Amino acid sequence: MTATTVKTSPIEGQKPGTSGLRKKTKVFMEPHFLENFVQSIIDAIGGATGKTLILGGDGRYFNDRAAQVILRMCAANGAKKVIVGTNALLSTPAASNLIRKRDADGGFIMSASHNPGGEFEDFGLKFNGANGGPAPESVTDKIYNRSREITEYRIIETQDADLSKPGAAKMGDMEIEIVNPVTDYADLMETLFDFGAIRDLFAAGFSIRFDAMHAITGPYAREILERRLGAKPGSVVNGQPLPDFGRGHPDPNPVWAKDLMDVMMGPDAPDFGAASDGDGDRNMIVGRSIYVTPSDSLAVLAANAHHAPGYAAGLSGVARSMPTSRAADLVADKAGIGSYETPTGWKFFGNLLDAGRVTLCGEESAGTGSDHVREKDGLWAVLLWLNILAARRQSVAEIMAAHWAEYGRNYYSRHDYEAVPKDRANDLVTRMRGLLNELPGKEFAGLTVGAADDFAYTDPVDGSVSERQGLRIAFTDGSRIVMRLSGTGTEGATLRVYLERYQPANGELNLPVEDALAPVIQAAEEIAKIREYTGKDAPDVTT
Ligand code: G16
Repeated sequence: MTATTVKTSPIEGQKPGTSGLRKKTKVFMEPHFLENFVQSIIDAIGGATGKTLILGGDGRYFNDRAAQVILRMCAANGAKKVIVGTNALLSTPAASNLIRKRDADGGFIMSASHNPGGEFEDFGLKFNGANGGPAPESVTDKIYNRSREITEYRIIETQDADLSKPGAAKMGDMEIEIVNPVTDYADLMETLFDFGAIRDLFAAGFSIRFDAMHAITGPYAREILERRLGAKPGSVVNGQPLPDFGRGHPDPNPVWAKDLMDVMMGPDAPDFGAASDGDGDRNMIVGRSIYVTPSDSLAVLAANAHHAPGYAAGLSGVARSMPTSRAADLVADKAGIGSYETPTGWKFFGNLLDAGRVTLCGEESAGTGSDHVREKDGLWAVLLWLNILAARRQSVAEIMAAHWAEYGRNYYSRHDYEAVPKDRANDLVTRMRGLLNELPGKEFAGLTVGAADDFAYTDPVDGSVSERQGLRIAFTDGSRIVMRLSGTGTEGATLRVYLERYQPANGELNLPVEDALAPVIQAAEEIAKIREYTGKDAPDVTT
């Protein structure tokens, strides 16, 4: 078994986005595409010689084939060992945990997250470093630069490794350790949460519906919720991971997890509903007849985390991505702990977590997590909610009402305009950038602009600067519009418009969200001329 050096040349479009490289599966399957990108990663991290790496993915179409290619390339590049989940499966948070637990040098995660999967849908690959977190921009820039000058890659020609059950194998001189993808992760959860209290809650008749959306969390949720915590069998639905996610869109929000929403808003709703995405790092939380926005969920978790043993000592600080509502800041202010505003992308939380400045992080895009790993973590968020419900013995609706009565309410919604022609979307953003200086003092839909800028972030730990991270328009009454182009789509451009309006604790706390946000929505249209630029009368997805 000898390593072959294959001549290649750069392939366009290998610039990692918000979270790794995402493309149509067919593009990843084109000759040399995957190989060029994997070699670029290996070169960017200073080679694989002697390294121990983790490998796994969300099980989408091409996961199995890509895993064999990555193994053969790691072997050819001199890696000492690759630890891989059975059938090359690992949720993103489980992969992050394994990297940390096994002191690995990093890991490859095969996923396009919440994007649909299948031969004609999306595939993705990202690299996480030794802290378990997504490679920072300094590394993703190196990967991209390498992909533009690559001339060869190394690969071993050999049989596929049998990854169907836990055990050990060899590929050339490289060891392969095949591990159960669930066990280490489930064990970690037991150290953070009061499993006894949650078991008592279920034993007392508390009901849950967890929708795994035919993605990776099915086996994790069955093991943790049903087996270890005693939730009724069948509480986990759509629990069988499928290569095309059952033709669904594994994005846990009210639009794509509509089945769950319908059940939770119906007469026979269980006490608690939750869903997770393709690779298990996102979450959606729903109570009986009440949907909890990700921004509110972060705030509630921050205010109540002390109920869980892993966070009983309190939080060092809380971070949120810039477009996430400012509800969590209010909790941090009251608790007298640090709060941070970072660009969109979990990678920006890594330094804050490593430096111990924050314990909890969250994003409007349904991601919440803590310093237990370096990724957002869907099931972790569900378990923290369950721990809080077990401790407070109140319903989700009661917890939300009490939270707003204490802190006020940040009404919030995100409007997505998908598959917009790239030039039209870029024109909208360019025009807006040109307008920013003129906006302060002007009035739109009865709201006066207080400040407007293009968000730039200076990392307080390493001083690195990330510019052009989203347009912010803040109104004098505390309302806010944020606009940016998604960095995870694979078709045209997706314009995201984030809308927020604050009501203090003595204000109107129970308005329908669209009513509360109506003036902010109108102002966004007046300022950005969204209809004209996108050619769409309404957003494609509203969450
Ligand atoms: C990724 C990132 C998140 C980000 C989200 C949306 O999530 O890890 O930090 O908030 O994309 O990004 P964008 O608005 O650029 O599409 P995931 O779950 O897709 O890996």
